[in-house]
Amino acid sequence: MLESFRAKTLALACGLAALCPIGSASAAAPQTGQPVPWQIDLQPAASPVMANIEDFHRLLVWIITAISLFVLALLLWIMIRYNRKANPTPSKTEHNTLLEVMWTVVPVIILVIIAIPSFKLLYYEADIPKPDLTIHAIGKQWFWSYQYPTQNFQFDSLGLSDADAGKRHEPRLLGVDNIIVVPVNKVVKIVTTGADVIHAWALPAMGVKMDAVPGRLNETWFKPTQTGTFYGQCSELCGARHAFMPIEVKVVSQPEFDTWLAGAKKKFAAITPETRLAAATQ
Ligand SMILES: [Cu+2]
Repeated sequence: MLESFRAKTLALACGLAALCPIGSASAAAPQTGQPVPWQIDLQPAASPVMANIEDFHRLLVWIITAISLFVLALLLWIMIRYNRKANPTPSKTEHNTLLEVMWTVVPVIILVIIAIPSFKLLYYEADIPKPDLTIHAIGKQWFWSYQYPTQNFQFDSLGLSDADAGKRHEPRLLGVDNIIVVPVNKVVKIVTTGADVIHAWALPAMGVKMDAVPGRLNETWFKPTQTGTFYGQCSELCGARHAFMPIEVKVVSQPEFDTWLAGAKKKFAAITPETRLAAATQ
């Protein structure tokens, strides 16, 4: 109870001040890669892309806060100094060249300050390094199908019911029956497409969100920097059960991954010409 009150007070204070350093509210999260109650920050970064997104977000928070406080101060100053009582005969001054140049130039400078790291980040995300592992993620109403094309197997990944999630100690609406497993510190390329409508494959801790569009192949990547379980959700409104097609990725060491791979090749079906990703894009 006290914990909950403390968390709420902290969240409120952070929200009002908008000055909380990134990650502070979520630092105490018991598990990596999932949201926590009353969280207002981004999930802690688990990939270089997400670390860069956090840096950029931190810059924006400072700029937004400074602008908001500046405007608030101006409003207060005008309300107090220039109200009817304090200033009964208003000045008839019009135009002030210096002021007009300033309020044009300063926002331009601010936008340039934002644009430079923004484009850098965009190119960093879009330029996919040579992948160590490629996974095809095919969005379907309402689950995900995954293919490991090089290893030639595929499986469906369905969200767990509340009862099953409880039994498996998985978070509600985030746990799945068949989890994607990837090795740590390796570049994982995700190729997305949709089999019916537009879905989106999103994994917040890795800084990934990519639309899965029928008839198109989209590519994205992440390089997990720590082991653990990471959760995401379909992030494009795709129909009645849109909320029930979560994404679960387990990041493990290379030897653990090799063991899993050997088992998965036996357990899961082989990719056939009918099911291969290309078929889903026709
Ligand atoms: Cu969806």
